[in-house]
Amino acid sequence: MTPTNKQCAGELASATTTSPLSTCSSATPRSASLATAVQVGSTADTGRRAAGAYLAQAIRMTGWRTRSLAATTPPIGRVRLRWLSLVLLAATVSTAATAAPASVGATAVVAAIPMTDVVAWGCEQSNFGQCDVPVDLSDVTAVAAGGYHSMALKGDGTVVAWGDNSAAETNVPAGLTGVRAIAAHYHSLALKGDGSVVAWGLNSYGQTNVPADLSDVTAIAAGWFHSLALKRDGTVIAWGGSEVGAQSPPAGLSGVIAIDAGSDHNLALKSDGTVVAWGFGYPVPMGLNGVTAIAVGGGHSLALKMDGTVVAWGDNSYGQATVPPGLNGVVATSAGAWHSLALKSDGTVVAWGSHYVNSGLASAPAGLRGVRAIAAGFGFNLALVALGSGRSVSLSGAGAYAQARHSPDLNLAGDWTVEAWFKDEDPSGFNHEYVTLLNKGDREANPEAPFFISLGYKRLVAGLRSNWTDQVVSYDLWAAGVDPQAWHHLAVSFASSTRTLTVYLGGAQVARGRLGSLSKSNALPVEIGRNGAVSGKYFRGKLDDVRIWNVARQGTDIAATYRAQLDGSRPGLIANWRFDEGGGTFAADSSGNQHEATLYGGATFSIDVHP
Ligand SMILES: [Ca+2]
Repeated sequence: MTPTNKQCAGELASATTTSPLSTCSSATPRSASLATAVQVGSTADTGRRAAGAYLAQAIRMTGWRTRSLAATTPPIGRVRLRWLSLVLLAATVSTAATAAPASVGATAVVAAIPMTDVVAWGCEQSNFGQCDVPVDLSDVTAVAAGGYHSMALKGDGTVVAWGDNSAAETNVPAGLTGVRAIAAHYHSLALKGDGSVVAWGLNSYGQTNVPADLSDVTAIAAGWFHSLALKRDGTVIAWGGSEVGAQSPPAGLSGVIAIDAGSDHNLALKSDGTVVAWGFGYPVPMGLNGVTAIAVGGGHSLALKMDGTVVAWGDNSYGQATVPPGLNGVVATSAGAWHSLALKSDGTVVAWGSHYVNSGLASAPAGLRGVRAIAAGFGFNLALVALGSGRSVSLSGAGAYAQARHSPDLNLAGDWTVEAWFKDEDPSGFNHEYVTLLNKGDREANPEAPFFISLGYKRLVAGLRSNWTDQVVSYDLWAAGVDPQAWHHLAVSFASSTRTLTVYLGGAQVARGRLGSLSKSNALPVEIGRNGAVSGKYFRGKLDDVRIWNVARQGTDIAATYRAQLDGSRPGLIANWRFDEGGGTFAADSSGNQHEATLYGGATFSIDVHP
């Protein structure tokens, strides 16, 4: 049932501009002891937060990024990498060294700014860890999706692999460098810059027995049980393979510019735009030409034509060879066992076909964009996403939130501005019960809150809480025709001398009012996505780039800076959670003030970010 406007709605009353709302916000003030019942984390959590804060400060001070560490450190595992980064930071930042407890390295320290470039999905029905992209992974230039494992090629020519290792397919050979291309199925292939090929993993049919005299290779492909190499002279070499001839390219095959391999069949793209197939598979459609790229799956094949359309043929038992009507603008394709992927020129991905029910294989994750490359595995997918696309924090509306511990500088008794990108994902749009986007404190349990933003009953409500009374300005989103399913940027500024509160949406002023009194603030955490432990009011949706300032920002300043991320500290910026981590449960404070937030209740980082 969809709620309608109400005068009182549990958390707030109908919020006419500037009206105090004492009669509706909390019928009975709670005892002070309840206010202390918020989750403040264990001693271990505190230690981890301290370490995270230390890292954030160290990185801010040096301008140093974990990215540079990753580029010079072999893939030795997440915990050790983080420990190493801590050691290096301690060695380079003497002023912060004393802040790092000696025991910190033994715990899983989350680096402050790492970002993964790789998005994985579709593992629900076939999960061997191949979708668990390493949190520290960065500087990725190519991805390969195998049977049950994943590989990433980094800009420094090294390879990272994760997922199933039952055939040692993720055991990247020690010292492997200079790689310029990778391929995977149940085994792994790496093409080095010198034209040689390295193979490891399942060798049931000799698929990792690279011919001793193989050289001058320009491209590689991994079939299910065999391997292909394209040589500079346009010929193709095959090895491994079961008994059906996948390992035997047609006699005289030449002029090849691209190859791909599937279960037992292969395709070669020739320089004249035609395609040659061999092995156990379906023949190439008559008259196919104008092809610029090819992809081979379990039993089906894809050809990308010069006009950006896709031709599919072969096994269509799960719709994998049925190209979505009207698909165009395609720049790359990839084929899994029973599904297909297409990358469009706008950076979005289209998927179709799947024998795994409800696996998500046949669609792209919500918000996936900025994609530069795709790879379809046996039953999962990888996408290489452009750096800078970032992440948001995704909240379920059922107990998920983020929280930063109390700090005196977050008690904004004077001027302040709070900002956030938000995307409401309640199915009723904005017309739901009140939920809280941001609040310092727990308004049902505590008489004071220096700032808060709530959303419900079609409107935004922002203000402060003073002596058990909410002082707010509201803005009717519904009446203004604001799209309830889109990302929006909200900023609220408060000038304490005049008690004037101004609301900005998308950088433009939409509401202003004078509040009745000031808040004495509190000693409670900052709650992101809920009102508090007692009050609840969990937001369902996504939040990004949450900022807290101790100044009343002007509209021109807000409009100029709300789209771009701020890089580091700024005058008046007290906290800034960008939620770009990509994994784990810690959100760095990029303001440099060490207000790291922790994700609780299943809150996750999402690739769905604001435009
Ligand atoms: Ca972000």
